[in-house]
Amino acid sequence: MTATWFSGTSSSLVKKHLSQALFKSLEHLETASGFTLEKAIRSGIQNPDSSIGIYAGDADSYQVFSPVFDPVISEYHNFPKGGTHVSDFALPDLPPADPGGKYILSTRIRVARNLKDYSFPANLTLSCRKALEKKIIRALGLLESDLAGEYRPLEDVGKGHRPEDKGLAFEKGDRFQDAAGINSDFPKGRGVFHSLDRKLMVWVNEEDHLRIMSLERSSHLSLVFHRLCRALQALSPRLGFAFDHRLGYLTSCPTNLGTAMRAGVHIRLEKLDRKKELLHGLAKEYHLQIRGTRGEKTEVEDAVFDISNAQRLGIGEAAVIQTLHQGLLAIIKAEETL
Ligand code: CIR
Repeated sequence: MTATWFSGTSSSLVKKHLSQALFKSLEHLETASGFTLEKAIRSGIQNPDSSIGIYAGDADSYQVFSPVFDPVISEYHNFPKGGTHVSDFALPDLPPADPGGKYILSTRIRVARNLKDYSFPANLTLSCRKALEKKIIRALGLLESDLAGEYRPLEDVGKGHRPEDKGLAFEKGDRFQDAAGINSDFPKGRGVFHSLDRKLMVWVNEEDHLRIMSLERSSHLSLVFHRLCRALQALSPRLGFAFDHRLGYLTSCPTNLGTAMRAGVHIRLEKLDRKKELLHGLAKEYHLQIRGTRGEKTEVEDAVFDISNAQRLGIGEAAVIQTLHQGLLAIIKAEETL
C-alpha cells in the first residue's frame, strides 16, 4: 500500500515532503508510546485527496518524526525554520464588534488541548481512553461559579429523548480521522461537558483530548475569550497540557498547532454575499478564513458566513483576537458602505 502511494498522485503535504528514502530512514522508529510513521501517515495513504495527510499519535511524534512533520508544518502555517511560538493571553477588554447586533449572530472561540502524559486519540486503547475520560471528568467537576456544569457521556446523549440534549453531541469523525484511528471504539470514552448557561462546552476525546469552547449570542469577543481563559486557568494545572516552545500546544492534526485556537463569528452579510471578491480581499488582509454557515466545506445559507482566524502558529492568542476584531470592524464597515 505504501509503495503504491509513493508512486501515486496524492497532492497532500505529507506526500510532497516525505520521499521514499526519508520514509525508509524513519520507518523503524517508535515514539515513547509506540507510535510509528506508518501509523501517522495511514490517513493520507488511505485518502489520497487529503490536504495534509498526517496525524500525531502523541507529543513525542513531533520530535521523533520531525524530518517529515517540520516541512509540512512550515508550509501549512507559513512558519519559518527556527521559528518559536509564545503564548500571550493578555487581551484588553474590547468593545463588541457589532454593538447593535445587526450583523453578528454569535461568537465562538475554541481551543484544542491534549494531556502530555497520554497518547493522543489516534493511538489510544479503550482502557486508556476511559482512564483519561475519568481524569478529565474529575477536573471538569472542579470548575466553579458560571463555569460549573454537567458531563454527559456520548453514549447517553440522545437516550431518553431529553430535549436538553439537542445540539450537545459531536459526530463520529470523518474518513480522514477514521483512517488515523481517531474513531476507534466510538462513542466509548467520549462525552460533552457544558456549563449550566451553555456558554462553556468541552468535547472530551474527539480529535483531541479536549476541545474547550466558549460561545454566546453576541459580538463581545473579549468577553467570550476571557471566559475561555478562566476555564483554561482552572484546567491546565490539573491536567498538564502538551506544549512545545517551538510548536505551541500540541494537537493531533498539525494544522491546529500553536494557539490551537479557532475564534470566529457567524455573521450575516447580505450585500457582501453579492460582492464576494471584496469580502475575500478583506479576509486576506486580516488573515481570516471564510467558511460556509455550518463550517468547513459547507454552503453559505441565508448570507450567514462563518468567519474565523486563519493564523495559529507563531502568533499569540491576544493578537489573534485583536486581528479578528479589526477585521470584523472592516467587514461591517464595507457591508454598511455598499
Ligand atoms: C486532510 O489531510 O485533508 C485531513 N487530515 C484534514 C486536515 C485538517 N483540516 C484542514 O486542512 N483544514
